[in-house]
Amino acid sequence: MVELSLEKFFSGDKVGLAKLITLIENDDPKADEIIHRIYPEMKNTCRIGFTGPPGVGKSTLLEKVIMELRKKKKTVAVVVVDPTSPFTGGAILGDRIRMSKVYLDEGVFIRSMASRGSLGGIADKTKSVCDLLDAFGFDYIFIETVGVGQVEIDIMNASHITVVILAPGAGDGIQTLKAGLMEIGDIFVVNKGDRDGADQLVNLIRYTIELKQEKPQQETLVIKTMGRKGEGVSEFVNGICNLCMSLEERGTFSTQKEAWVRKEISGLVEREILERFWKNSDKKLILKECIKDIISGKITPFEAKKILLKKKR
Ligand SMILES: Nc1nc2c(ncn2[C@@H]2O[C@H](COP(=O)(O)OP(=O)(O)OP(=O)(O)O)[C@@H](O)[C@H]2O)c(=O)[nH]1
Ligand SMILES: [Mg+2]
Repeated sequence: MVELSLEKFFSGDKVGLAKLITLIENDDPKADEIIHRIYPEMKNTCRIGFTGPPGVGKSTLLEKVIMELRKKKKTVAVVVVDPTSPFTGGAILGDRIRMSKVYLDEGVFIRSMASRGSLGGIADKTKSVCDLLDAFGFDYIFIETVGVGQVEIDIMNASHITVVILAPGAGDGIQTLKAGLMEIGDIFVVNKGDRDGADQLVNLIRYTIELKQEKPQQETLVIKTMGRKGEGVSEFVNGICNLCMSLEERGTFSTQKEAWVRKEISGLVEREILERFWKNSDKKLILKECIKDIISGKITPFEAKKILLKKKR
């Protein structure tokens, strides 16, 4: 089954791609082998993260961005990750409807990843799915995610470019600026430009960037858009493409890949060591004893650590 899907994948069949993604998503034991097989095919394709509060128009804008890139004959893949709302089981259908104009396009691939309540490893899985999309050969890979939690920040850390999307109204802008999105944004978009307060929000963002930027290496783009009408979208797409190009020219993609690979290896090693450590049933017993002793005041957690890490003779 995996062999057949890989065969399809390498022949450019999106059904094969979709099947492999499902295996990765479900923690299939063959996941390692899949990554092993596709790894040499990766081309370091530009990964662009879209993040921002719920309902600001990320999907609407993304659809317009895809349409613009398709005009330039570029192929596009989108991963929609929804870690914050395990209750929106309808995510997949929702995105199909929201991006309906591009859903059936041959050069477009859209995939939703709903976490269904389990947040563990969603950022790692998103990265592996992006690796698959990269190896498949898309020209651009987009990742849409809602909110500003640690999971989203982890997901955004696996993108080359992070686009923060805000909209005027309901105090969203100010809240988000406070919540740490300011630090991760490479491009800022104020969508719903038809609404009152859009220009003020643009100014507020520009002002905040100026205050925070110690050494302005390059000007951070702040763009006003109207997702529904498509206004501002071509400026936005040019901004994305230009930033992709300049990052590539400056060698940022390679340095970033090095950092990602280092982080990935450390993560894998740490997980394996932890698993091996706790698999040893002795350790669990010792832990239980230690907890009792700590609670009764016999030892401290530091002493417990020493006891747990002591090698058996
Ligand atoms: N007024 C106005 N509404 C817009 C604009 N762009 C998008 N919307 C509307 O905003 C609503 C939310 O749009 P989505 O694209 O689903 O927003 P999202 O950020 O992807 O939402 P989640 O994925 O649920 O977080 C929809 O009803 C859109 O039609 C715009 O420029 N102006
Ligand atoms: Mg959306």
